[in-house]
Amino acid sequence: MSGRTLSFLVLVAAVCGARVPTNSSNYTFPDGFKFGVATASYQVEGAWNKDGKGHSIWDYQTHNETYLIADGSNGDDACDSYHMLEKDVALLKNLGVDFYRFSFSWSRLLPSGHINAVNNAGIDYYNGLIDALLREGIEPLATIYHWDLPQQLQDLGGWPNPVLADYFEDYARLLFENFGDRIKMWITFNEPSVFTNGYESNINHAPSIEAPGFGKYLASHTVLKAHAQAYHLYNNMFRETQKGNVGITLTIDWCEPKEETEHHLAACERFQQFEMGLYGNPIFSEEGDYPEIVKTRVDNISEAQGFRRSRLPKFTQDEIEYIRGTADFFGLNHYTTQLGTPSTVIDSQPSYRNDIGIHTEYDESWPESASSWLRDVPWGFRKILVSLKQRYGNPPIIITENGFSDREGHEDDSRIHYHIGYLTELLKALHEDGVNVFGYTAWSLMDNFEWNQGYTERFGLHYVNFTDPERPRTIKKSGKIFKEIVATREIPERFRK
Ligand code: GBE
Repeated sequence: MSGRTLSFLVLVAAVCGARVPTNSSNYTFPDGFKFGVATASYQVEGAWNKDGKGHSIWDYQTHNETYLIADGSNGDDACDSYHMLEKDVALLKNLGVDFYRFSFSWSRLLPSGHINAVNNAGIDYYNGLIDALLREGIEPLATIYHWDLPQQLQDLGGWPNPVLADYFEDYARLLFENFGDRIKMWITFNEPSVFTNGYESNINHAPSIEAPGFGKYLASHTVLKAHAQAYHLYNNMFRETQKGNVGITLTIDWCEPKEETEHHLAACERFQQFEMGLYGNPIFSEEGDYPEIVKTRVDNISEAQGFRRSRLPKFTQDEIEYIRGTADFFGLNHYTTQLGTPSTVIDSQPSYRNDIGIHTEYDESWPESASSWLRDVPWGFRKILVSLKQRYGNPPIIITENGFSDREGHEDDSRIHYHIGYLTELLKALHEDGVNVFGYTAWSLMDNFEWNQGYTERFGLHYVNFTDPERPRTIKKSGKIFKEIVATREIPERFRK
């Protein structure tokens, strides 16, 4: 861990240690707490085939499996950030944020995915973005992989193929070499629990491969190794000179037992251990490896299903040690809460969902967003933060995404309600529970291409007019309030309960 992260730790500890009984609605964000906003390459860049960029699995899916996209749209032009980086930086400057979280497009830098042919136009673009950010005093927080795998690597099988760990390491090295002098915060992967669903079923994510009960575990196995290889590479070759931090972003909903029974509690614990522990335990736990409960469940269910070996691959002891401890911080994406009820395992159906043994739903009283999976449940945020602290020994956490969707408009009061509620719970977790959170990122800087939902769901603090070729961006009401919070480091008094 670098001195920089350490000083956050000390600072947060000091603030928490010095807490005095006070009205919880008056808590403020400690000095040094950082605010930012996020995007991802495929969702904003556009220019899908410009200046030598190669094709990614999202180019493929949107062009060839259009029926999977709610409005049949694609990210060909998206927000056209490839041509408008100065405009984006001006929005960031106006918000007054401390950092900008963006992701690199692998196929823009390495059109075939392989290291033998670098696209210099891609290097130039990201140099331009990073330099423009630094010029305005905005720290870059870079995600190495936010889902847009080069199609040629998918043609080799994609993440279930273990060789991708090496190709990912090559790609990460290119980034460290070219940009590591200026980027001090790296996230290897965004939400492995989500994009590996692309090898489980064809409903959510590219490459939409149907291999239920197998593909997701195989993909996850490679991703964990790839993450660890990139971390060790940074440690061995770059940390001494570049002095940055490397972490990973995991996403997890809070699971609230629908009834207060032991079985409901156990079902929610399984949900947490499959959805987060599958990645969190190998990296952040003291013992490493997949969680016991995940191993036992998948091993036993596989056997009952008549397989000679478990559908969950095994790490060797060397691999367990190699992966354990490979993160300087925990990146958390958190959006919502689900109600959990245990469900019986069906032996005839190998599937990840079946392995968990849970049925989840939403409480109808929780305010809806434009996304079927997303409700405004602020108290779940505090619960998940406290559980992370307990599970993984209070690691330094940065919230790398939190946000709310609607369909139209600048008067986005439901988004304001969401962010105020979640930030208020975050303050309680900081001040009352001693959770070690050092930053918060709103998803998203602006409306963008929402994957299979196309442009039908908007998450931005800025409105983007997608019918205008100039893609004008205008600040929403929520953006103005976020700006006020960033400037004052507190929840505006008129929103306090
Ligand atoms: C993040 O994922 C992503 O990192 C970001 O790229 C994205 O724009 C943002 O969320 C907003 O979605 O069948 O309707 O239940 C659910 C958040 C799909 C976690 C949506 C996948 C939430 C995981 C599909 N979920 N996502 S269904």
